[in-house]
Parts: sequence; C-alpha cells; structure tokens
Amino acid sequence: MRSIKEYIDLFEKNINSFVPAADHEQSDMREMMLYSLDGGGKRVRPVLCMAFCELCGGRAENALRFAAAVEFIHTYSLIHDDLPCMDNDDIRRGKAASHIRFGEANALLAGDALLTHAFDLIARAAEDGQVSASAVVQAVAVLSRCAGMNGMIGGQYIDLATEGIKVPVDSLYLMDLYKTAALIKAASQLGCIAAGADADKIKNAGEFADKLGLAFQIIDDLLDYEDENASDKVNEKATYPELLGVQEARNLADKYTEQAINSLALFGEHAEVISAFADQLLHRTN
Ligand code: GRG
Repeated sequence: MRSIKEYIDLFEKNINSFVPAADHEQSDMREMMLYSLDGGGKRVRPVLCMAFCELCGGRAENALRFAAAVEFIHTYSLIHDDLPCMDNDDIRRGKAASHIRFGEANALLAGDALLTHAFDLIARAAEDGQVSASAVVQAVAVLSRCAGMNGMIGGQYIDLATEGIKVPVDSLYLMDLYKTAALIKAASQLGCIAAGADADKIKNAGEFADKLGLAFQIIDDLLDYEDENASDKVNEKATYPELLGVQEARNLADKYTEQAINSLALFGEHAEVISAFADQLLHRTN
C-alpha cells in the first residue's frame, strides 16, 4: 500500500491527460473543464478508489481511470451546486466559481461535459486492458446509481426541497447518505471492482463509505457553521450543528468515523492506510 500523499501525487500527475482534447472550435471547453478540475480539491474520492484497489490486490494505476471518473462527477456536482439556481456560491476552492469565471451557460455545459466524459473514462479502462470488461459493466452500474436519482442527485433534490424547513435529524441522515456518501461509496467500490474483488469486499467497502460519508458531511457542516457567509446560512439549510449543537455534531462525526473504521476488519492490517485517512478527514480544517 502507498501513502495518501503518493496516491494524490499519482492522481495529480495523470488528471490532465484524462480531459479530452476538442475535435474542433469548441476548444474552450477543455479549459473550462480543467479550470474546475485543477482547483485544489482534496481528492478524497480518487484516493479512496486507488487505495481500495490496492487493498484488494490490484495496482493503483489500473484504478486511475475509475478514480478520475468519480472525480469528474464530483467536480461537475460542485460546478452545478454553485449555480445561482442551486446554492448560489461565487467562490469554489478559493477561486471564482465556474459560472462567475465563464458565465452560467458555459458552467452548466462544463459540468455536463465532465459528467458525460466520466463514463467514457470507465469504458476506456477496458480498452487499455487495465480492467476486465465485466469490471467496466459493474463500475458503470455502481457509479450511475450512486450519482443519480437514488444517489447524489436525489440527495441534492431533498436538500433543495427542505430549504427553510427545520427537518428532523433522521431526514438529514438520509439526505447526506444520498448527497455526499453515495459518491464516496462509488469511489470505494469502484476501487474494489477495478481489482476484481469479490462481492463481500465490495459490500464492506460500501458500508465503510456510508459511514465515512456521513462523518465527512457533518465536518463539512461544522466548518461551514463557523463561516458567517456560508451559503448554508444564507439559504437557511438545516445542518447537524444547527439541529444538535456543535459538540453533539462532533460526537456524531466521531461515532460514524469509528463505525467506518470498524467495517474495514475484513480487509486486514493493510487497511490502516484507509483508517488513517478517515481519521485525517475527521480532523480536517477545510
Ligand atoms: C444537476 C443542476 C444539477 C445540479 C446537481 C448533484 C449536485 C448538483 C450537487 C451535489 C451535491 C453536493 C455538492 C454535495 C456536497 C458534498 C460535499 C461535502 C462536497 C465537498 O467535497 P470535498 O470537500 O471538495 O471533497 P473538494 O473541493 O476537496 O474536492
């Protein structure tokens, strides 16, 4: 197993090569896609994808296209999430959001292009012989479900539908399981799939990711809670610190992280790279 930094370095070295060159005059699209992909993200999902691949006996290099596919979908979701019709944020990863830099219509298209190209990347992983054709079919099924109506998009729908409403914690749990944990689950499971892992390992990776995703969203809420200008406040969103108070919310994030780590038992001692990463995300400051 490599270190987290080594996974990030491997990913950063390859990410640009995964953005398609334009066939004709729409070449600005490549720049728009790169602008958002390059923006200093933590690369949580690619790290998990590559680490789970190695944990299941595969090579991180063979999971790179799957890892990029998930990061492309994550990046599209951030571009669309920032649009005025969604969370209406002007800044993303410390720089102008895509729609501020390129205009709303172009931001919408850059997001669409990232989403669509994610599936091209997955298909090409088999063409290059990095993974088997059956792994590609499995990966498409997992990623499209996790990113779609019963995954990330469904969670975003609940998020928008409940703006201004003081929902119970149970609803928040469900919303975050869809909105945030689903894509983290796809990343973890795609790593296992790239390595040709069995159904038990894929299932356990999913259980880990559900809990990690919930803890991740609670920390995201806590970090936002300390930021006066955060869109959650402006949009009157219910969050864990709003509903439970800061300490209770933190305790819950601790509890979910512990549960996530416990669900790695099946993977043996090498899983400690992923446990340490979960712990690092629990204590992050951005
Ligand atoms: C289809 C118009 C349209 C919109 C879809 C799907 C969607 C909008 C939004 C997805 C919901 C979303 C943005 C969830 C937030 C999850 C989350 C905590 C994101 C931040 O992830 P990090 O911290 O970001 O990993 P970095 O910048 O580090 O990559």
